[in-house]
Amino acid sequence: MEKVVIIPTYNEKDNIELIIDTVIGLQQQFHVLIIDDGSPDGTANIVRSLFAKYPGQLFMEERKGKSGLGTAYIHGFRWALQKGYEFIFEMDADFSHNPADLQRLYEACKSGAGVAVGSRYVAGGAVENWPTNRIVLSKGASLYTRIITLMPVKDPTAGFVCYRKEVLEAINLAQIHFVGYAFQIEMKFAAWKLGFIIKEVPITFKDRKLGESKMNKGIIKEGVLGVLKLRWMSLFKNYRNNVKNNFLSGDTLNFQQSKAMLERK
Ligand SMILES: Nc1nc2c(ncn2[C@@H]2O[C@H](COP(=O)(O)OP(=O)(O)OP(=O)(O)O)[C@@H](O)[C@H]2O)c(=O)[nH]1
Ligand SMILES: [Mg+2]
Repeated sequence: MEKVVIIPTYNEKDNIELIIDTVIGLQQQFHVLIIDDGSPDGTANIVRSLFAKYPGQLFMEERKGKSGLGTAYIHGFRWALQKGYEFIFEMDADFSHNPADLQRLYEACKSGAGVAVGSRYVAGGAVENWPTNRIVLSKGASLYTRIITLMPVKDPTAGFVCYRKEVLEAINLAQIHFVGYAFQIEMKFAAWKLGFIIKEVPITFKDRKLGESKMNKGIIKEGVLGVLKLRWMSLFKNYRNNVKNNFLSGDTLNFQQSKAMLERK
């Protein structure tokens, strides 16, 4: 099996069953890995009740308490690499990301990109039903990130992403420290610094209809300071060497040598 969609969850009882049914019901075959952080609303119990319906397709890793999106994804990446998946996706549980777009992200990676980003801010991308303050915050964060880091990605905080396994393997995941939006920026930054192609695929992002947002001030602060820290580290601390994984598999070495790599930056 080559594709797995990692969905981190915290109190997603209203969305979880439908999102799993929808992803597994897609024409293309995707496996689903839920990373649940001990959701008090019983999200994990709902997932468990679906195991019998989707044997060998639905998996869950449970962590004790809410430890943030970033560490949930790192946990999922390690799990997926260990199982040998080729294409590893990030997606929210709240239907902000349309599962039908998974296929387009997959195609972008299949045709040479190391990372495919579901992007709200390229031509053809859009945001629906978000309050103006969230749009201003998100667009402001994107612009700020681009100005500070010079990374050529229009939607650096996007959380709808497909990574080729070679990219995740090339990154020393122990060196990724941020947990919120800054985590999303940091992953793209690391991939870019390691020379992988990042392709943005236009998507329409919709505000969640059910359940509550976990967005908070701490996440915004981490983003503002985190971007400065990334830039600082890349200027003075040899960021690329620190974030590079020195123990690579043959597949990853081959991919890095292939045409899909950009000229070394
Ligand atoms: N495992 C885990 N999942 C989390 C955590 N925080 C958020 N999530 C999940 O990560 C995804 C994104 O979180 P959201 O609350 O939708 O955050 P957001 O999309 O930035 O904010 P909204 O647009 O307001 O929904 C959802 O599937 C959440 O359930 C966490 O600490 N641990
Ligand atoms: Mg959301």
